Amino acid sequence: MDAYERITRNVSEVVTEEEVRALAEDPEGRRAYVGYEPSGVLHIGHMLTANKLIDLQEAGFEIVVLLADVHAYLNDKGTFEEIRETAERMKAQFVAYGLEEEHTEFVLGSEFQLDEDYALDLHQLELSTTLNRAQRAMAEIQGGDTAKVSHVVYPLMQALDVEYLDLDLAVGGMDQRKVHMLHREVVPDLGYDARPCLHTPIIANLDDGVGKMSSSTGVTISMEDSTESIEEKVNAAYCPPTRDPDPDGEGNERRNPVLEIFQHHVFPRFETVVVERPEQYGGDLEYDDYEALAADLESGELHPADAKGALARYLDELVAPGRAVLAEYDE
Ligand code: IYR
Repeated sequence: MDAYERITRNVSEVVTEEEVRALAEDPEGRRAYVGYEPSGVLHIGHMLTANKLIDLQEAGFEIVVLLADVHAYLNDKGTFEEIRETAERMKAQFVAYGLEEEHTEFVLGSEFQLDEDYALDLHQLELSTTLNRAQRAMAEIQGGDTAKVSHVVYPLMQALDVEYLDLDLAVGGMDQRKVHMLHREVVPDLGYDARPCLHTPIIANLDDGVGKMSSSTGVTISMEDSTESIEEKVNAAYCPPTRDPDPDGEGNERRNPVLEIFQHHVFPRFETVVVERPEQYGGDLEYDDYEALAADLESGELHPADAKGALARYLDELVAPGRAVLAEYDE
């Protein structure tokens, strides 16, 4: 796999291809980041962008993880003290998950976002951005029903972070794309270069294959799940025996979350995937790539129940180190 392929595999959007190709020609020492609002424990949504960071690390990038404490505060996620404590725990979980500490810088937003230069740049953006534009950028991120002034400051700060952290590439889920587009539009007015972005897909809900899997709605998997609860959730997951549950184009919005998790969480982290099966049902199956597994599910060679058993095992392996870290905090 060449560098560009590794950098862009499994992403939903590359902005722009030309800019990312230029980075892929010489990735050594380039800086890429994801920002996370510290809140709760690491769940499968965090793990998905972290997988992309691990790809980038393997391609030679230095990684910056922004623990966006000020952003979490602006989005009403708790007191500063609570948010910082959560940030500490998240950092330990990310390291346990596989971000190599020697190549990963963990930064709290408050370390630079309260500086005078940053504040003055922010005010300049406040002056040149309409409320409408900022609110549109926040539509998929904002918590709570009522928009607050904090919600329009938030995306402008995110637009500035890329410059202040001296980054070459911004990474986020598709829910971040409008903020990244705002970044690309507004920072040139401050005399800064707009940076390229990668957007990862949002996995469908485990229980019904609809919409987005997050910690607040639907069933998710997190570092808090025991082996048994992972098995239970995965066994109850929606898993039609097909990649495309809407072959007739009748508008069925449900997708196959079991296959999506194999594609985005399991294959990127394990070279081969073994589905264990009793001899009487044909014995174990071994897959080197996602396509082969998806094709077998579709043809009926692989039964959804066997696929789920394997998925639960691999997810448990991915979650186990973070779970151990959390147990230490609770002691
Ligand atoms: N908006 C993100 C958090 C965040 C991301 C980046 I990239 C920043 O520079 C700042 C904050 C979220 O929704 O979690």
